[in-house]
Amino acid sequence: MTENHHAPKRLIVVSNRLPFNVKIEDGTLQYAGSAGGVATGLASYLAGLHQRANALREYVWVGWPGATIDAAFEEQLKREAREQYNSHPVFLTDEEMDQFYFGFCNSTIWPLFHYFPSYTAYQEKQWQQYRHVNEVFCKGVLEVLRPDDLVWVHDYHLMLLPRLLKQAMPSLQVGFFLHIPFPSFEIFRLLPGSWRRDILDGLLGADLIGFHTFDYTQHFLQCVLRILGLEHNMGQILTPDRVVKVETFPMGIDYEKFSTAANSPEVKQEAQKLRQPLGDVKIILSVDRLDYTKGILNRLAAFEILLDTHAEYRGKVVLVMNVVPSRIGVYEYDKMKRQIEELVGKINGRFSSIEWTPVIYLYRNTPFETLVAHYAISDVALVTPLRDGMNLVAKEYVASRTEGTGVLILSEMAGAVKELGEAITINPNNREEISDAMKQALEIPLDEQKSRIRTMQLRLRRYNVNRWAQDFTHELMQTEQVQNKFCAKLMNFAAKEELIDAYRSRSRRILLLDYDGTLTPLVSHPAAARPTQELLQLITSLATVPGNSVVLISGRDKETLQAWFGALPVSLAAEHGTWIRESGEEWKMPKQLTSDWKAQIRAILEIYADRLPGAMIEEKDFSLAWHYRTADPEQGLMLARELTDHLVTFTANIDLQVMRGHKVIEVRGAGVNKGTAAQYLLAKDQFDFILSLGDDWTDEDMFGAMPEWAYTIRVGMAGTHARFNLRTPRDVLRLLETIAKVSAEIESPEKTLSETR
Ligand code: GDG
Repeated sequence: MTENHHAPKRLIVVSNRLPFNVKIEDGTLQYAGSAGGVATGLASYLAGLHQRANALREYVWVGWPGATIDAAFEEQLKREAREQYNSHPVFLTDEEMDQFYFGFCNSTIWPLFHYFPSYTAYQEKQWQQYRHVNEVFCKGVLEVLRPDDLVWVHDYHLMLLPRLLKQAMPSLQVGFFLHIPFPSFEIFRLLPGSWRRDILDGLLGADLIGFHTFDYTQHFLQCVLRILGLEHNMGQILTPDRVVKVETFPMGIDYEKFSTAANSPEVKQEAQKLRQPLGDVKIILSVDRLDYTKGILNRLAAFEILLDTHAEYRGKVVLVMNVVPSRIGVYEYDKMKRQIEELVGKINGRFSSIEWTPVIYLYRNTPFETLVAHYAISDVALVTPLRDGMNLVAKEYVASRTEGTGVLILSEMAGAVKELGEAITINPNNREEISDAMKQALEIPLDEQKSRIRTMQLRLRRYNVNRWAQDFTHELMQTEQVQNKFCAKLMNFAAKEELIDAYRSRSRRILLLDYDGTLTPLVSHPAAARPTQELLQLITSLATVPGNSVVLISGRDKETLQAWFGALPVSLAAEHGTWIRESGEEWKMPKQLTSDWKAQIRAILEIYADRLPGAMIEEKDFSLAWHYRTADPEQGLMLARELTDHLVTFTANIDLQVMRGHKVIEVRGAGVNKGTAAQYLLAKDQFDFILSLGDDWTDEDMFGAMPEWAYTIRVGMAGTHARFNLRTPRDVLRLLETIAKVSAEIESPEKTLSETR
């Protein structure tokens, strides 16, 4: 299906920073453009939005305007931001900004997600402020939001926002993109338990979550599995109420902007101006924000090694190092700035001559044209981050090389390396290797330079920033259809009314209810799922209505069912129907089964239980179950697959069935299941109303055995043979409570319907 099938929507972009900076000077608001890869890239996509044949036409950008704004100016800023920048400012106090931005964002998340655990601070106060500021952003978004808008949240500052937005407006479509790496589980788990759960849960409020590389996507899925216990299927996570898609979208650049600029007379002139005073030297360039993740010190050290070990390059090569001021006042950054300056001083002191300075160090913000001129005059770009989500500088250099020459040296720790295989890749911790790479780069013949650069250019031109943003927003709009597919069977108000009407007008009613996952949420230890007093009362009240039969139909053993529900006037089916106890009668077996196979199967299950800490074997009269709910989720999943395979092969010629449920594998006699049990009980009377509720695939046997007109309902958003889905056990209880109230009304008809619902 193409985008044109969608009605035009408005895109709400949310990021920490707005695309402009504002300050109050001489009593007036002054605006300036804001640099930064995220803002620049998105701005160029948004600027072209209205021209494209796209389902998205308009946008509003929500974010912080770059300064604390005096209350007296707020209204004016709101108006001007709307009129001039399509933007809506979120106001934060100095204290909030300090604890949120410098605190949690840049002293906790930034270092940790870039694999600098020793730089990471863990301060409760900052975490609380992070939560608070995410709420402030939520309010800001709600101020401009219309119900059919599409929201796209950006980056690590706002990881709790998707959930907050979803809570405020459940039907809203929300996307999230992370611009920095998502670390592996071993790093992510260093966050305190409630923080890491809240962050994952916050992100899962989105319908689509995007990362730059496949690795980050896998890391995220792994953390969701290990920390929240949610599995995924090809990147689709089935949460209790929704499907969340997780995908890789490598961010591109505005390719044309750089290639056009590089060819423009202004930039060419600027390039000449920069190049001339340097004389006949080769230029190696680096451009980055001052940040410990960028590997600036290693790069300098490597350059020193080059000059040390290859005297022939002295006087022949210059390192032009652009460093953009960033996070001034933060201890690590100030310290690093001093170290860089010392090392630059040392190298220049050791090697300079009257006519040659080896390192030209520029600590400032460079205007765009000058930046492109730098790209254009440099023979080599040296990009050496220790970790980098993507790194756009590497891509911009390639795009600016319109003559096709130039060499890119790129760290294998940058996301960009996945797309730029023709670069010379280096390990940024290995200074000798960087130095060797510089030597290699300075000597690569022109035709090889061209063939490498051209290949990369073709790729970057195609997958540019517009493509990236279009792919993401397109995919986000598609998630509505995925949700709809899953929601098509979701029991709506009308279906519920119809069910209640049918219930009221019939007189021979049977309710077949699964227990775990249907009447009560799944818990990690089966014994902890004991029914509450309220639930027992609810079941009793349903079972004592004249004309009602209630059956609890479960995979549990008969001892447990007897202990929990034995005193209730209900029928019980245990071990998926192996045992049945009709109301007021004794337990019996509708079909004779044997258990002489158990010793052999148990031996197999034990091998697998020994291999997996946390796994346990449950023995029932005519079945054996291997549970792995409390085991390591990934290892558990792997061994469960292996075990299923083993068992299926082993039982091929035996009258046994192997069944996989929620974190359990069960083996039992063939020919008995919840379907046969349900049929047995249905045959007891001429029922004219059937309600059948279950949550996993063992309940599908039951749904399959029902007449078409029965009300079959599967709990959870999975594909099913049942006629309807309900999201959670809580929804089931609500339905059963409504039925109980209607029953009371049937028994004492003077009550009106409206009072009972
Ligand atoms: C984050 C992630 C990811 C730099 N100096 C000047 C200047 N810039 C522009 C560059 C480039 C951008 O800033 C820097 O982008 P990077 O990607 O290199 O790095 P971060 O700022 O750390 O960005 C990163 C990115 O988000 C996007 O997802 O790639 O991994 O850390 O566009 O050109 N621009 C101007 N003057 C400068 O002095 N005009």
